[in-house]
This record gives sequence, C-alpha cells and structure tokens, in this order.
Amino acid sequence: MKKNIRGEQKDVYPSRQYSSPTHIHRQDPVIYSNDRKKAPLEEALLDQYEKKGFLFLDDLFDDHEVADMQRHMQRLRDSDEIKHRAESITEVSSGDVRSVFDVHKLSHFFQSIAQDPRLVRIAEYLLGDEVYLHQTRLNYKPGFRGKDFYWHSDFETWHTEDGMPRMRALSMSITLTPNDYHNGPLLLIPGSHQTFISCVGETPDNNYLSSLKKQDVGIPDDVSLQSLIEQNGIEAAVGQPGRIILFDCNLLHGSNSNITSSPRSNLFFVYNALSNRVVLPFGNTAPRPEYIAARKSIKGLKKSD
Ligand SMILES: O=C(O)CCC(=O)C(=O)O
Repeated sequence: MKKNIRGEQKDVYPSRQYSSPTHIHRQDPVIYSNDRKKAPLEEALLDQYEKKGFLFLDDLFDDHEVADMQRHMQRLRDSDEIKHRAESITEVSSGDVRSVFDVHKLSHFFQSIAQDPRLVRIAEYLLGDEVYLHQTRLNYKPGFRGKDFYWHSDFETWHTEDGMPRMRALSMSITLTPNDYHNGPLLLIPGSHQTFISCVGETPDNNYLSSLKKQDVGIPDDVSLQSLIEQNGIEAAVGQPGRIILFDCNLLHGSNSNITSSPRSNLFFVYNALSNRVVLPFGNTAPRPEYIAARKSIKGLKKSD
C-alpha cells in the first residue's frame, strides 16, 4: 500500500492504488445515534436510510420558502460576476455553468438555509455529532444540453482527494425545479453505501478542475456497477421542487444528461461530523481548494442539546 503524505500506513478505504478494483465492506455505522426516541425522523424513515442509504423528505419547506430558493438560485445563475469566479465550474463543450460551489458563502440566503435547524438536527442525529459544512454547491442541468454526472461515491473522492477519514458525512440535495424521469433526475443505487469500491487509476496532481468537468478518475468499474445494480436496482429521485434527497456519503449515484426542454437544478449541502474533519488527502495529492472542501473555515452548526 502506498504511504500517504501524512506518513501513516493505515488507510481503511484505499482507492486509486491497485491495478484492479476491489470491494471493501463498510467499516462505519450508517446512523451514528442510538436513541431513536430522540430522532427528528420517523422510525420507518430511519430504517429506510439505514437499509437503502437514502430517503426523501417532501414537506420540510413550504411553498414560499421554495419560491425564495428558486429566486436566489436564478440570481446566482444570472450573475456575470459569479460565472467568472473560481467557484463556478463550466461545461467543457458549451462554457455553460455546470456547478457553483460554496453557495453558502456566496449568498447569505443559502447560508441561512444550510444552517436551518430543521436540516442541521437531522444531520446531527444521523452522524451522531456536531456537524459542519464540508461542501455546498448548486448543480444546474439546463434543458437540451445539460450534461450527465457519471456514477460515483462522493466519499471515494472526499477521502482520496480531500482526506475525509471515515464515512461520517451525508448530502442533502434540495430540488429547485421539477425532477422527472426525463430531465436527468438523481439516480441512486439502493444499498450501495455498504460497499466501498476501491477504484483504479491515479489522480494527477492538481487535476481537480479537469476531473470535476470530465469525471475521469474515481469512477467505479463496469463489473462492480453491474453487480450492484443487478442486486439492488436503481431508484430515480423524481419529485416536485422543494423535495430533500438525503443520502449517505458512500451511496453510488449519478444522473443522465438532459435533452428535454425542462431545466433541472438541484442544491447540495454536505454535512460532515466535526470529529471527522478532513486531514491530508489519502491519495497523496495536494489538498483541493477551500471552496471544494472546507479545511480551514470550519464552523460547527450546533442545534441539538
Ligand atoms: O446533480 C446531479 O445530478 C448529480 C450531482 C453529483 O453527483 C455531484 O455533484 O457529485
């Protein structure tokens, strides 16, 4: 095994280090809190999250709140200043904005949504710790030419390229347009959060921008994907704006391109346990910038007593 730059030998989730893919059974809990009486979610939803690695919440935000989010999303989208900032990732072919990172720092409005006690309490319960924002982003998938996101586990990237030690993080994605079967909704492989796929291929130094655009590293192999999909199927997170798609950091997910006329835009907040804050990357590369992975600007969002 390659020694990482922290000088440590032990990496329980090594990836991009071997010449063929391997599977490692998850070494970490899915739900870290034990007292279900204190849970901010119903028992059935907790069971579903544990088993499938994701759940949907449809009624957490009211129509006014969702309309406000849509307005602020559009404002960021239309801003020329934002488009030219490093936090904006553009499509290789069209130059269109694909993602805007750090939305909680670019917009006070999105900061307040990311810190909303209704969201933070759920994250705290599932992760069994005070949480902070590891990453936030808006993903736009315009009509006609909205590009796909290939299958991946976020944790594989966050561990290898950012140094997130363990599987103790989750994403909450809030849909800001209708997500239907045709316009490239998020696709999830139920149960895949239990298996870490150690991917093949080295990460070139400072390749993070190109790999965000092209997704050419940290991609599971076809054989592994096929067996997980054959065992568990695929679920499409279709729903109306304002739905929260909550998923574990190691869940395999992706989405198809959008050739319909209906745009699809989703917001993502990534909560990580404070005790799981990033160290140096396990893949031996230089850390990615702060707007992609919080390393210095870490602020606990304590909401539970
Ligand atoms: O927006 C999507 O459809 C998928 C996003 C995703 O997986 C990512 O940004 O890592």
